Amino acid sequence: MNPLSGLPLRQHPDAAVPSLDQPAVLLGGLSPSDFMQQHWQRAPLLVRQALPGVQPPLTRAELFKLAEGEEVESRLVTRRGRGADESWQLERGPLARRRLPPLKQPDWTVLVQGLEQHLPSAQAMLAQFRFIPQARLDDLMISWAAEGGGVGPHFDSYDVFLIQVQGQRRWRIGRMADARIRPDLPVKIIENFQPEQEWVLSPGDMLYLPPGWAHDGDAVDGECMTCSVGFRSPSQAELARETLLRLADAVEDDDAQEGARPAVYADPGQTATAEPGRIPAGLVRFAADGLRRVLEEPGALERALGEYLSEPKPSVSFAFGDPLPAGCGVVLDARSCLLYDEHHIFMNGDAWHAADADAQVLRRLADARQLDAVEMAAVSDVVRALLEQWCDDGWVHPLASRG
Ligand SMILES: [Mn+2]
Repeated sequence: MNPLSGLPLRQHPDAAVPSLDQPAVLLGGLSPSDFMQQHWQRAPLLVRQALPGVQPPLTRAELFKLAEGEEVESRLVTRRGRGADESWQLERGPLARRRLPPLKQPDWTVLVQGLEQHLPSAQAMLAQFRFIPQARLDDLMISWAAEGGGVGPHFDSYDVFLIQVQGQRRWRIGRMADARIRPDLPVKIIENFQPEQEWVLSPGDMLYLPPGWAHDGDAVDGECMTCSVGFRSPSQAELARETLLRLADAVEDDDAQEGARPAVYADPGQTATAEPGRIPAGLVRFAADGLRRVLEEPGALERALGEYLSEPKPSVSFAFGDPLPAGCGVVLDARSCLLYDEHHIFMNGDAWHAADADAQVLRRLADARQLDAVEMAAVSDVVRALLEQWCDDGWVHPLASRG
C-alpha cells in the first residue's frame, strides 16, 4: 500500500519563502534584498497597501478577552489631559474587562504581546517577514486604541514593522539625538519630541522603523488596530551573560563525568612567603587557562548561544501532543523556535548535533516551519524518532490533521 495515498498534496514549502530578489508588494516594490540593503537598520519606509485587504487577526472583543488571560502579556495605557497637564497611566495585565475604560472614552489603548502564540492568522502575518533571521524576531504585538489613544512619543531598540489592520492611525516620527525622557511617568515618554514626518495609515498600510527613531501613533477618526512585528537587538552584555551561564552549566556537567580527571592546581615551585595574604600569580593564570579552555572548546560557545536564542519566552508552555501518525507531514507549533548553525539544531532551548542529510531536513523544517508528507517519508530513523519526540512534547504537530 502506498502510505502517501489519500493525503492532500501540499504546495512545496518553498512557495512560502519569499523570493529574495523579486519586487514584493509588502515592501512597496522593493525586493527583500533591496529592502535589507537600503532600509534595514538604516531608514524608515512607508508602504501604502503593503498588505492589501488585510483583516484584523481578531476582533476587539476577542482581543479584550485575550488580555484577560494570565498567560498573556498585556498592558493598558491611558492618557489624561493634553499638553502641559498631560498625565499617563500604565496598568499591566491580566486586564479584567471591568478594568478597561468605557469604549466611548478617548485616549486609551490596550496592547497584547505574542499574538503569534495564540492565533494562526498572526503566525501567517509573521511568515511574510521570513527573509529576516528568526533569531532576531521578538514577537507580533497588537494594539487596539480608542480615538486619540496611543502610548505617546517614545523610541525602542527594535526594528519594527507597524501594520495598520483596522481604522486609522497617525504616525509622527523623528530622529532624536537629544531625546529627554519625562521623569516620574510609568511609560517612557519623550519630553521634547520633534516630529519630522507625519502620515495617516489606513488598513493595509505599513511603516518600517529602524531602532532609535522616535515615534508617536494616535488613533484618528475613531478606534483603530495596529500590529507591530518587532525584531529585537540583543545587547552584547546580555548575550555574554546568557552564553556564560550556559557554558558554566556545561563545565559543571564535565566535572560530574565519571572517570574524568579534573585538572587540579599544583604549585611545587611555591616558595616560602612573607605575604601569605597575596593570591599567587600562578593561581590566577591557572583560572584564566581554565576559562579560556571553556570558551575555546570547539562549538561550545555556538551551542550555548543557540540554546539561549531558541529558548521560548518564560510565559510559553507546551501541551503534550498527539503521536505522529505514519505518512503525514509536520508543522512547528506556533510557539516553537527552531534555529540552526553549522553543527547544531536548536529547538526551544535544547541543542542537537546534526550532520549531512539529517541536518539538511531539520534546517529545512526550521526555514519553512513545516515538512510535507513527501519530505517526511524520506527522513532517517533518527530524525523520525526526534520528530516523534517533539510531537509528544507538543513542539511540532502532524500536518495532515491541521488540514
Ligand atoms: Mn514603539
